[in-house]
Amino acid sequence: MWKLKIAEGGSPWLRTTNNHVGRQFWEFDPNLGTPEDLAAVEEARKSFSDNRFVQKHSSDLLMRLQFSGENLISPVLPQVKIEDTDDVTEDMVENTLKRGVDFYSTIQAHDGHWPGDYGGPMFLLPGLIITLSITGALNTVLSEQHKQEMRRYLFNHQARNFSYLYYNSNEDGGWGLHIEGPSTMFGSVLNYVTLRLLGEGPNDGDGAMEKGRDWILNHGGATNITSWGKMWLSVLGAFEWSGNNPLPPEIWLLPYFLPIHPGRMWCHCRMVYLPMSYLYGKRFVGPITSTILSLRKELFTVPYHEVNWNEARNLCAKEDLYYPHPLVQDILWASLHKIVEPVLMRWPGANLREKAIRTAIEHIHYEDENTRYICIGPVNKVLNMLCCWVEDPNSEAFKLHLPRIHDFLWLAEDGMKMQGYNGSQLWDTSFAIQAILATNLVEEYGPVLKKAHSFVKNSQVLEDCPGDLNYWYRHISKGAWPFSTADHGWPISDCTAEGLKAALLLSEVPKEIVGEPIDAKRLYDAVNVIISLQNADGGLATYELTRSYPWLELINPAETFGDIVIDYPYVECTSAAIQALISFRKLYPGHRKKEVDECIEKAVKFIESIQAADGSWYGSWAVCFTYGTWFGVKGLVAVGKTLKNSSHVAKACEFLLSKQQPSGGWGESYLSCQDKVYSNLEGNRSHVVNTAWAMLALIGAGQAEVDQKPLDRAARYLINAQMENGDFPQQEIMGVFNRNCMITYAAYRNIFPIWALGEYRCQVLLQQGE
Ligand code: LAN
Repeated sequence: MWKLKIAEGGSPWLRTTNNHVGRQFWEFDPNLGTPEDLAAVEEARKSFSDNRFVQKHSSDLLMRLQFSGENLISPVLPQVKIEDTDDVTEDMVENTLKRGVDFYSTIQAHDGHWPGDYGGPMFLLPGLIITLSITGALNTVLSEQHKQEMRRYLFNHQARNFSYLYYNSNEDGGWGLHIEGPSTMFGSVLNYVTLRLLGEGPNDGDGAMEKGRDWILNHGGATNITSWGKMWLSVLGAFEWSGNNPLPPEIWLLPYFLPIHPGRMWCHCRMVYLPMSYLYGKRFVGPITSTILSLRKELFTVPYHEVNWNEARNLCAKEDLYYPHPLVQDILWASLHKIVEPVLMRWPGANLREKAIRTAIEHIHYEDENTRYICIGPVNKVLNMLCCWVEDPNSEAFKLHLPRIHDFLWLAEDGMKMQGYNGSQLWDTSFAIQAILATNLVEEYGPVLKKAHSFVKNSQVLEDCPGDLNYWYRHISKGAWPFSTADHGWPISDCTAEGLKAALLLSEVPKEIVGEPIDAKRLYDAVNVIISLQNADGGLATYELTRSYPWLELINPAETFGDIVIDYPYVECTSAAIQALISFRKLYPGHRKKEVDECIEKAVKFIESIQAADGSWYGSWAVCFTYGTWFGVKGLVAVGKTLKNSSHVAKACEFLLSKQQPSGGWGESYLSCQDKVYSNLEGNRSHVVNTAWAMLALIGAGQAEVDQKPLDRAARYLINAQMENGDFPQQEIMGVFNRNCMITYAAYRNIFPIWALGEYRCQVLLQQGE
């Protein structure tokens, strides 16, 4: 049976700064599991695959089964159900909260964090499998069981439209960009190739492989894949490099004052194109095996040697096209391709190429070393690993990469997936702390909070990266909190803010209950990071300052992602900074007073300036206007604004109220993110997470003093949505990045209903009559 391991190392090739706190990975042990355990796992798998067209999102059940088995709470309090016509009483809410937190406590890990599924995107596992096949490490890194679970995952998420006549027929047969999206060429080709590399024959899978191939060929074949897909197929040997637009590493040799310098780009963009440019510069191609030769036949509508590669550079299936190339890009790529590349490919231009390649690999090693080989994200993780192998197959760097692969793999009832990060540990834990504190049931959950507190303390980044930060284009890190673990180490503005908020709140709870407060010095460092990340316009971006101009988006070549080229200021990051600094200022009013005051003031102005005409804010990192508006409102509420004294807050409440469903909840579709227009979920269903965000914003704004009824209705929806065991249902996917790709936040379904009902209990029901 599979077992989730927490905070363990286990390989001499693993490095850590904090004894692996936060690390999570799955291991298969054939001797583990009672027959009942195994049956429960099988049942969860079967139920997922039977319902996979209706409920595309898995519920992270394997982890939940394992943990709730280890930490049984008994007795589970009886479930509460409430009629539309009943009043919501304090008792009912308290009961729901206790059931909710009791359950949620059972899935806390011993190091204090809440492990969980961070899957969703469907273009990540292919990068790993392609890299492992090329490097010959597939069978040493992955066991048979790993491979089996990966195949399960890929087949489970193949689009097979529901049909009454042919329940199991694959009407579509393709794969999407993410688990809930429609089929795309990027998803279909890469996942088809992945299954082939994992051992499926072209006619295996009960017709599923054939269906997948039909989708690809009916949509024009692999020449229509997006640019990232072309790059992956090229290193694999199933596409020609001449069919790619140029990715010249020489861009790293440009002077920094140029706005297009990679050092000025969003760190994720920079870190992904860095190894891509290394591989492109070398025109690296892996060993051509019989599978690769066969793929060359399977993926294209014409014989491989007849493909028009020059034309292929600019092809992209319409299903994939979110950000079509503007004309300037086509001109730029054509001139680089036709004029510059030929020069760089032979003497004397090749000397420059050599130098650029050396610069690129130097930056790759710096990134690897300073993330303990986790890397900033799943894409550059596997690309960097491949580059290290290309540089030297016997290198230490490559060996150091291998054990960190497991940090990205997650197992659920839908199979094994590659996650969008090495987890969302710190982010979820900071929110969980705030949610539990909002219930005011501190004494009951003291031990839970104490463990979570120690996790937060153990996860702060304590040092800047080494060397001259400017040379490496790095911002300071000391005092920041990361999104996942300290070993990952990249600082993020809003993770720092949420970590700081959690640490400050816990510092006010008696240390007998939650443990020693964090040193003030470390809080100062966090504040320093936040202040240093404020842009001139008052807004905060994600990891760094905004270093270049939005027009740079013109050269965004990744057809499926929007807004990737620079780090933009966001309402989420800016609001989190305000909230953190306000809590900090209350406890440490003298510390850097002028800078803290100014930072808050400018941030508030920024948030007000980006509010949409309808009163909402667009959220960039979760779905969508309900998320953005929660942050917008909370940023303003933190400085004392309410719906009575601020037209901005009033307008935001009006917006939220206009979207409440007859059921009392809110339910927003991921289409909001793509289209930037509010869209309800299909069938106007409600979603516990959207409902909780809307409630939190309304409660903060002072809605209860004006008209409490909308809050009562929302509370009723949440109470009734809770399941028998105290968990909440996993509904539609709620995270997003770059406008178009969705990502899972498995803990949100627990955290946010608890938080919203907690505030409802303490700030609405218990305030009545006071
Ligand atoms: C994340 C995850 C966390 C997220 C929040 C902290 C929630 C947000 O408030 C700021 C942005 C951030 C840090 C974020 C940025 C984009 C990430 C890193 C991700 C969504 C996780 C995966 C995604 C990354 C870009 C995926 C790889 C794809 C590329 C296009 C490079």
